[in-house]
Amino acid sequence: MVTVLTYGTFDLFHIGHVRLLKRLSNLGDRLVVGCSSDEFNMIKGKKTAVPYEERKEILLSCRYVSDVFPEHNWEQKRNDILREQADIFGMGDDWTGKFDDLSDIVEVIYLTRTDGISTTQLKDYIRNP
Ligand code: C2G
Repeated sequence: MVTVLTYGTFDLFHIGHVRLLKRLSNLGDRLVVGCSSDEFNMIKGKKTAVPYEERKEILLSCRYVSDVFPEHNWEQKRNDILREQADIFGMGDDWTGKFDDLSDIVEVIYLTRTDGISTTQLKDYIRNP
């Protein structure tokens, strides 16, 4: 059983999120997502349009996602990796290098982001179509 782990806010769920989760899920048997809580997003400087419980429900409705847990802070990843017995930790390449310190307990990979889409771009478009 190969477990893949990733994290994110996944606000206004879009094709960039889907394509990342799809590629990550293809690397193992189960994909587990640490979804940023509303409080942690404030710390990340993000004001989410969709509350955590709905972002979690949307992620669990995605065929590529096996489980979702809350991400409350920057420091919990090492414990999460051990609890989930993750084999692979993957993020989009806007995070390249940021999590290499975890490579003593998990394979750390960074996948290319999907160009032309972001939650911010969606919000801007909705404001001014
Ligand atoms: N992503 C992507 N392509 C996009 C947009 C996002 O591949 N066009 C990826 C990001 O690289 C990230 C994931 O989708 O790996 C989730 O993106 P966000 O919801 O923006 O999450 P982020 O703010 O990067 O949170 O502790 C880690 C943080 O919680 C990551």
